[in-house]
Amino acid sequence: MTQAPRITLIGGGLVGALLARQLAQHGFAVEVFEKRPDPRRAGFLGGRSINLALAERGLQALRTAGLADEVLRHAVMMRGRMVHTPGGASTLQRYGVDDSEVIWSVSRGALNMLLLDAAEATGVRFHFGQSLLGADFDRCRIRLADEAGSTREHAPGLLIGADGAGSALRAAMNAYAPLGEHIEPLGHGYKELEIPAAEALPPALAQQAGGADRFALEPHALHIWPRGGYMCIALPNAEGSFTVTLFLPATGAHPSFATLPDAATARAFFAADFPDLLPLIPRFDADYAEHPVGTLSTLYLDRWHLDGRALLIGDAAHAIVPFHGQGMNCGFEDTVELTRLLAATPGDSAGAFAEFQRIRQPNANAIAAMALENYVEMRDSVADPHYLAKRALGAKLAGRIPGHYMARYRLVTFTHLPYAYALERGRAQDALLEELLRDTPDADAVDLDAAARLIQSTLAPLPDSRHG
Ligand code: FAD
Ligand code: E0Q
Repeated sequence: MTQAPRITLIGGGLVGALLARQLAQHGFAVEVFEKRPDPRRAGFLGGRSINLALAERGLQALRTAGLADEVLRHAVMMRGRMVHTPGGASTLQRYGVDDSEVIWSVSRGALNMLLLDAAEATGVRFHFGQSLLGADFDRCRIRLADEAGSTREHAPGLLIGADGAGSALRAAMNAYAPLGEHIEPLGHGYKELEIPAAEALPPALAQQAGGADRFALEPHALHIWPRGGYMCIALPNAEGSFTVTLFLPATGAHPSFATLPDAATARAFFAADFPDLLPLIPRFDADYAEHPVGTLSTLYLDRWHLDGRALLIGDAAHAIVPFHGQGMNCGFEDTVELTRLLAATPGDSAGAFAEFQRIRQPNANAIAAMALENYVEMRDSVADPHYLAKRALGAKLAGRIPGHYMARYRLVTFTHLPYAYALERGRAQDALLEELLRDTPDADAVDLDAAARLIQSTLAPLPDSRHG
């Protein structure tokens, strides 16, 4: 038997650390070079709490790595999205059929540190403060720089880039043999703000906003303030705070980040458009002034690998916009697939990399498209009557014919069926809902027996392994 090759990962972020853990569990010798200092020593992002939604695909990958229970101990359950209308009313739209279908708000920093600990405990060697500068693929060497700027060379063995949307390995591969890179900027940016735990707010305010325990708002929801061309969201943190994200056009007519250059203009905008949210953000001016505007793009590549020498994974291969909450989940799903393929044929990395791309690329493209669609849905449609009628009819059909109808959101969020299947199935189901609601705006007016017969005769049954 050939010895398992050495593997060098670039990037010890969420995907790099989870991949390193699994590869080491399969007997590979894994080294990781990470640009930033060790967050377990240096602290994460200056101590800011940024969170993400973890769903079934990501959870399944964590189960595979033996880490799901530990991650869930620090997570906050979210049952649905709480939609806050301009009038100040709020309604919960459940994500799933019941509490067996929920998602989880996790701290990015805490999750990253847990994954680093787990990978290290499995024998992975991390080198922090080491940033990839370039690669010489003919000589099989990479160049690294430490934080003081001194550079060195390293012989990587197999080289895998988990270095995120701005991947330096991707740039090096692309310079050696073009990858067919296409970056589609969204044109909208984002900024993070904080709602502190309720004890930091006037008591009357926290109660009136619907909070419980230490939370200023309902803890078990993803909060959304849709406003048409833009929106705010807030995800709960385990300590009782929420991280708010404002999504807004980067440039152009008001409101955009260009027309809100400072805290004073932004405060006036929030007072007019998010009057219920502004009082919950006591450090609004400092947050707005100090936190950068993030950019959002979708990344498409024709090729993810250079024969058997180098491969891109996670955001480095397929960065997407965040509006379905699936970027990390998709990257985590990648790690399971790649580990399986490399472990099956450790002597044939070219074959494993090609197969990885063949399986994952259509799914990455599908979630990229669905994430873009979900921005319009979130900022615009969640309060739209026709959208709500389709949602209501869909929910009835899911109850009546669960073997034939499952909302696309649920296929994406609560199953392991391929993203490409969810996209295709969602299109077919949506066409039928449109047909059923063509002559009535009201879901209650639709003949459910006839609707069920139409769907059962038009669509194949959902695959058996809906949850597996
Ligand atoms: P990253 O997390 O970016 O990690 C890359 C790592 O590589 C970093 O540690 C970086 O320091 C390191 N690195 C970079 N360059 C170099 C170099 N030259 N040398 C060495 N190391 C380097 N996903 C979800 O699933 N759910 C959500 O709710 C969600 N919300 C999001 C909200 C926002 C606003 C954004 C922007 C994204 C969101 N995502 C979400 C997506 C998620 O953040 C990414 O998909 C995920 O972080 C990708 O992980 P990664 O490890 O591939 O990349
Ligand atoms: C989720 C969970 C950043 C972000 C993360 C998310 C979601 C949204 C809107 C956003 C999608 C949804 N969603 O509620 O439909 O489900 O992760 Cl903006």
